[in-house]
Amino acid sequence: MQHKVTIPDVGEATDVEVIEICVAVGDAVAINDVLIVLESDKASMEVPAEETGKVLAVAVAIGDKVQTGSLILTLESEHTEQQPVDAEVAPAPASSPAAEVAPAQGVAGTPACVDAQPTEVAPATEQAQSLMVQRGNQQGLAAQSDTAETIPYAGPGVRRMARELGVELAQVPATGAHGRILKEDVQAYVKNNLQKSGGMHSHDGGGIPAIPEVDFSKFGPIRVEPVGRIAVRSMSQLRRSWLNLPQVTQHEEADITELEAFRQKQKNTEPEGRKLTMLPFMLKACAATLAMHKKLNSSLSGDGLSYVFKDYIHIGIAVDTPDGLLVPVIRDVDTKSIWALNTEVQELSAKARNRKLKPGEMQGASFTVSSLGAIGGTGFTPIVNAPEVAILGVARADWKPVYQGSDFVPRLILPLSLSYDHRVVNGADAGRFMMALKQRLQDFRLVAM
Ligand code: CAO
Repeated sequence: MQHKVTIPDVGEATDVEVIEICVAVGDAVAINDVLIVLESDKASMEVPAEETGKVLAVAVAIGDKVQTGSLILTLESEHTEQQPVDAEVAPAPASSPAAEVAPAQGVAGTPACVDAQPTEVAPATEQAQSLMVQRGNQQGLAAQSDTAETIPYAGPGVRRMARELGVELAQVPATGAHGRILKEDVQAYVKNNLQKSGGMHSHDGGGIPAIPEVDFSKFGPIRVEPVGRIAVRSMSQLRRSWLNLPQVTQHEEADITELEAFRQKQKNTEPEGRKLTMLPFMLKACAATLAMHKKLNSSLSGDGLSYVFKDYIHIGIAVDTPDGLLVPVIRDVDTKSIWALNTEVQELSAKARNRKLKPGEMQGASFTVSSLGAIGGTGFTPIVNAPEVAILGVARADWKPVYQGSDFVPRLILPLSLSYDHRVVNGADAGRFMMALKQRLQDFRLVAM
């Protein structure tokens, strides 16, 4: 029986790009075989087969923009109960050139993913761009497209690695069986290019002085590991923000003795095991303060001539994951209760750590909070997550002696650091924001005012 396979729930995102097609017409697929790989501006997602069958037609092409429900392919299924071929599905992307693609090369029964050219995918890093530029210039090679005839033979892991490093697989000499490109081939190719060019850091990045490449193995044993996809993405975003925004960081301290006592009391009224951290209180206090200090909840238009004020308060929370930094977004923080925010923090951070976040769950933030409080530190300077204009860094609260009247009394002091885009936010704006935030944390009743 024929079945239409569609894009699973990717939230509200409508610009999710097809970056790899891992099957071709005629391929036999088993449950959990990866069919295609999608990528939004912050995450990638593999779409696996949910049933066994044979691919009859592929409805997407690399570079297509898809959304929940878009048709991916038609499968001759071994089962008979699932969605029939004439069921309602969102139409295939308009840019899809054909209903099927030529079979990808691969070992029998192991389809090789066809991926987009690095020039088509947002380049992973400026270093990667550098590699591509060097190759084009030094070897006189024009960018080639991965047509069916020139599809390099490599597995998904190698393709992913190549994409992260910005390497065109067609240029990599293969040493594997039957011309298969191995991870080692990609590493050797990158190393070779680095040596030829004097190092990836030699790319001047638009006039920025280069950091010389160092052969660390001269000084002792080393181990080289590829940077993961999430880390590559955040590197690129951090560098972009750092280079484009004149950033200033302002520090403040809030006395959260009463708030902490309240939190502990609330925690204790809950069934055993229910967690309630300081972060939901921080988010709520930030939302109340942003509502009054709207510049910190704005963005600068692309031409730099207008402020875009947002009537919503969506706050991103920086989450530390084994794969790197991810920033899921909690929407309409101003309208939610502390308990609701607490649940969302727990759920989104768990999803981030399990790589289960959907692209839509990482979009639309108007402000970000980066809390390192559970880890430690007395303060740090977070980098603004452009095009947002401000980010709050929260360090570890500590008991300090505070002079009150005639005595020092122990108070729980929370260090706060606000980094902001100085083109949009002045020191006075930031100072007022921080004072208002501090007041709300010191007397949480103000949040309700
Ligand atoms: N001061 C003192 N203790 C704090 C604190 C602070 N500022 N913030 C949190 N804690 C406490 C919590 O209250 C909790 O203690 P209890 O069990 O006694 O209540 C404990 O630390 C553990 O907190 P948590 O980390 O599990 O939860 P959280 O809500 O504070 O933070 C999250 C959630 C997702 C933000 C966090 O886990 C995380 O990933 N932080 C790292 C963010 C990061 O990497 N930022 C840097 C980005 S730039 O590189």
